[in-house]
Amino acid sequence: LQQKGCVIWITGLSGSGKSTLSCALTRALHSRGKLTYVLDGDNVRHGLNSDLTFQPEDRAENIRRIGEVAKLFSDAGVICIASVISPYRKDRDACRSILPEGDFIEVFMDMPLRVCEARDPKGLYKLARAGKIKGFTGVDDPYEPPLNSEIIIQQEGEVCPSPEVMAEKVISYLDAK
Ligand code: GGZ
Repeated sequence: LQQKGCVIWITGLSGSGKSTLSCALTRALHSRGKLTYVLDGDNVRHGLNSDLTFQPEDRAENIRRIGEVAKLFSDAGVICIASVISPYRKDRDACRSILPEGDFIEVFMDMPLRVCEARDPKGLYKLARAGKIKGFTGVDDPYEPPLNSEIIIQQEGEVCPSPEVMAEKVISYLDAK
């Protein structure tokens, strides 16, 4: 296997485009012959992490386990894409700290809450605003933005970059390394 592993950690609010980016990135990397694996919070919470809630200590444990699994993939030479809200800075930084320098690449989906909320693909913001979901990130639970992420994905004016453009931004970073 002619490939070095790493972890691409995509953090951001629900509806910020994490899954869209992870899909586009997977396609782009596959077309370059790279082996990848996506750990998506929503999916992992149905299996490995089905015992965890959205209380802060359970979110921390969710992120810790995903970080450990991502490290195993990376050790095996796979480009592991973690797509999780991971709202708390200390939890993300703990995942960074278990990997060799440079192998944890943090991608911040810096989308305004109002944009994420307007998308509301699963109607969860609506439920949270109605008080039917408690502790929803961005509504009544905090999101702590990264201070030193390797990559920031933002709107240009009011326009969101296309999935391909977002993926290209990450690939350029990887190429430059
Ligand atoms: C945030 C929640 C919550 C609460 C359910 N807060 O956008 P989605 O719907 O499809 O994906 C979100 C997913 C978040 O799981 P993560 O493992 O990424 O979260 S964390 O990193 O904070 O542990 C969202 C849905 O679950 N969801 N309740 N209260 N998101």
